[in-house]
Formats: sequence, structure tokens, C-alpha cells
Amino acid sequence: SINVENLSALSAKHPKPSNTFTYGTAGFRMKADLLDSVIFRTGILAALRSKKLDGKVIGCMITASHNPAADNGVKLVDPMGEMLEGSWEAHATALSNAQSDEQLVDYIHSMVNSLKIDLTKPANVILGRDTRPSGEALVNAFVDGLKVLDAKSTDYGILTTPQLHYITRCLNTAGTPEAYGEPSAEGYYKKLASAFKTLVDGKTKLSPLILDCANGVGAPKFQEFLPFLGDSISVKIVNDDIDNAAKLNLNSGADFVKTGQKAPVGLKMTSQDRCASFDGDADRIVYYYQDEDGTFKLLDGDKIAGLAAMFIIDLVKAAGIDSIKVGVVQTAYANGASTQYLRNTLNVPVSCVPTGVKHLHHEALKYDVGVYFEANGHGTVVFSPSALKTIYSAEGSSPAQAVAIRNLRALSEVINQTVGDAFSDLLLVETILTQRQWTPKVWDQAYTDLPNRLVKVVVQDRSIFKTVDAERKLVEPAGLQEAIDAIVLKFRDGRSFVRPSGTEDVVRVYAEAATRSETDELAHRIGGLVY
Ligand code: NG1
Ligand code: ZN
Repeated sequence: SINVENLSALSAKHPKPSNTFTYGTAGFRMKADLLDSVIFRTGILAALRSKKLDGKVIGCMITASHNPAADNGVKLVDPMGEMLEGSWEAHATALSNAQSDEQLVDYIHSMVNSLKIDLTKPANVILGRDTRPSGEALVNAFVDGLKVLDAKSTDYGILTTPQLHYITRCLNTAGTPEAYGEPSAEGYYKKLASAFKTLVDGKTKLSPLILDCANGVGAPKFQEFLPFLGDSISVKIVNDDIDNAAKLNLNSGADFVKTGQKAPVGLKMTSQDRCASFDGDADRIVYYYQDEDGTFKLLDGDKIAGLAAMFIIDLVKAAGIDSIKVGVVQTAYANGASTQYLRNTLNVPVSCVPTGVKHLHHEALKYDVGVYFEANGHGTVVFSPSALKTIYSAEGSSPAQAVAIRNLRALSEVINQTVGDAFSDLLLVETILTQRQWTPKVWDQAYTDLPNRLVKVVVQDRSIFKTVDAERKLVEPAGLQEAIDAIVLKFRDGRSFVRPSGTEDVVRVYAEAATRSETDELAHRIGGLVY
């Protein structure tokens, strides 16, 4: 059993405020000054998780992603670099809400018993954090939590979220046939840069990419990455002021650009430019450009998924191994035109799953090659073990096939298969645009987005909204879905759904239709039903 005196001494340093906490799709996330006790207790949980998994390394990332600078959060990463197993989210929530040390100890003991955790096993945890000023103190709170169970920890300091996922996987696969790379930021840079150089070898370099780093961790880390990439790419970084914490994500970054459908501050764009924005922890990316008439054009996660799927399908064909089946995973927020394009033009299977990366990732693993992206720009591509085996054992019967096979291998290395990764996704997009010598405008021609609108509605109690069918239909409150259906029917290409947010105290209403004005009208009328 655990040393209660030790726990009490450590816990006294991290008193719990009266708030109630929930480990949601983005882990715990809130104003940083509320997080101390939550993060201390998440440290205890991470140690338990590692012990349960026989000492495998668990990752901890301290970040609040695209949220304002005053927020922070914590997410745990499982051994292969995936999100913490779903069933453990409830344990995280329960620990964070224990009202006393006694309750805390009781809950830990109940976990030890019900999950058969052997406390004598070792525990290993690694940490990373973004550039938020509150990060360092929160790392210390987490380490105090680890001390409750004598867990060993390594603090990697400032990292992007996907780098922490990558390192976690590297540590747990070292020395096995699934070895993923050197467990360091440098190892990550080397792996991605070498694969990228293979992919663009002999092709004409594109014009410089203008990259908005949201004044977050992506800025120093991409700067650190550039020497590894050498002259294979040219990138002009803007919004890299991490010393001025208040500027983090302020009027910049992937979320700002996607939500506002406009360029960030600090980025001057002409119709010749190709631009991209990271979010505050560099796990999301969106691209954009300006049309000749000055119109802002967004290339979001759906567009990236379409581009990637198109490219991979062509590549497996060119490699002569089209036994490898490509599939795409989206959420209900994917633009209807993107789903049409994937199904009818590319002829790929498309699945729709509930919001949240873990759902997308899990579904993507069902395909030989699974491409998944949220519309907001979070996503990646996963290769099944059998697809990788095929790719690595294929020889090809012509020089063209051999090149395609080489490129497929490099593609599986340039892509961060643990989680959506803005750096890796950037290199994926740049690879495809370079290979095709495409401007963003040519990429954009694959299909035209239906006008869409996403609105937040503040309601008394969002828990009364219950959804089914990958969140596309409401079953409660009774009668509401029928009312929505009746309105949607009146709109050309109309589609609308309502779901409670998993990260904010709001209900989200999504609407799309044939024209801008019909879309706005539809969103307005559905919003009126919910309010
Ligand atoms: P919620 O608040 O549950 O809609 C938001 C995003 C998700 C995902 C999570 C986690 C939208 C509409 N929702 O979820 O896609 O990124 O945050 O960060 O963009
Ligand atoms: Zn993020």
C-alpha cells in the first residue's frame, strides 16, 4: 500500500480549490491558477498508469494548445504515443475531485485493487511543456505527484505536443523491431528531415512558405528544425514572439485563422504567397492563400486530408501495390463537399466518428493506410503493420515502381504516426505540392467548400443534449431533432447538427448549405431552436 504520510506531506503543497474538474477530450484545461492540485494528482495517476503497464514510459504534456496564455492544461500519453486510454479518463476525473487526502488515498487503493496494479513495479514518466509562463511550476506540481509513488521522471523541457508523443513512443519501442527513432528532439528532426529530403530530391524547390507560429512553441522549435532541413525547403517564420506571453495565440494561429476565415496579424500576404498557421502547441496546421481578387482562401484539415489521400492512392498505384487500401476518417464538422470529393472522385471509403482525436485515430487504424483529419487541422496518417511490411518488402519491377516504393517508405517516416503533428503535416503538404509543382490554388481546385457556419450557443445545461450517429443526430431533448430536420429540408444542400462541446461550456451548432446567405439563415434558425 502507499505511504500515506508522504502523500499527505506532498498533497499539503497542492491544496484543491472548490472547483469540480473533468478530464475531457483535451485532458484537463482551464485557467492556469486553478490547475496546481489537478496536475499534482495527474502525476499520481501517471505513476499508476506506468506501474499498471509494467513500467512502460508514460508521457505528460503541459499545454493549453490554442487557448489564451492565461490558460494551461495537462494531457497524458500512453506508451505508443497515443492518447491516454479512454477508461482512465474517469480515474483522472475522480482523483482530481477527491475532497480530502483520505478520499485520495481511498481512490488510489480502489484503483490498485480493481485494476490489479502492482505498486512494487517501477514507474517511468516523461514531461514536456509549451511556452506558457505557468508551465514550469505546473511541471513541479506534477513531479510532486510522481513522488507519491516513487516514479522516475525525465523532464524534456519545452517541446511541441507531437514531439512529446514521438519521444514517448521511441522510448517504449527502443531495441524492438518497431523502434520508432532516437528519443530526443534532435532524433525527431533528423528522422523527419531525412525522409523529407528523399521525397523532394531532384524536384524544383517551391517558393518560400510563410509560417505563422502563433507566438508559441512552434516558433523556437521550427527554428531549431530548419538547419536539419538545409536547403530542401524555404520557410519564413512570423509571429515568433514567445517572450511576450500575452501574445500567445492572440489574433493568430490555426484556430484563429480557421474560425475567423482570415489571415493572422503580423502576416502580409499577396496572391503569390503560400501561408500556413500552427496552433499554440503545434499539433494543428491550416494553409491559406489569397486569390487574385483579394479573397482569403482557407485550406483546412479537410483539404489536407483530400490532398494526402489523393497522393497516397496514386503512390500505391505507381508502386504496383494497390492491394493497400486507403481510407479516410472525418468528423461531422468535415465540409460536405470534402466528403463528396473523397467518396465520388477519389472513390475512397470515408468513416465519420465523434469529435476527439482518439476516435479518429482508433478508426483510422482499421484501414491499411488511414488518413484522419479534423476540419480544424488536427490529423495525421497511420500505416498498419501489414501495410508497412508490404511497403518495406516490395521491390518493384520497373525504375518507376522502385521510386514510388522509396517514396512510400519515406512518406511513412515523414508522417508522425502517433498523433496529429503540425511540423510533420507541413512536410507532408510541402512534399505533395513540390512533387506536383502545385500552387495552393491548384490544390484548392479539387473541390469547392460548401459555405458553412459554426456558432456557439450558451445554454443553461449542456448535459441535456445527447447525440448518436457520430454526433450527427440528437436523441435528447425529445423532439428537437425532428424540428431540426424539418428546417434543414427547406435548404438546398442543407446540413446541420447540434452537439454539446467537450471542451467549453457551450452547445455548438454547425450549418452548411448551397449559398452563404442560406447557410447563415440555417445556422440562425437552428440556433434559435437550441437557445
Ligand atoms: P469541442 O469543444 O468538443 O467541440 C474542440 C474541437 C475539436 C477538438 C477538441 C480538442 C471543433 C468544432 N471542436 O472540441 O475538433 O479539436 O476541441 O481540442 O473544432
Ligand atoms: Zn493544439
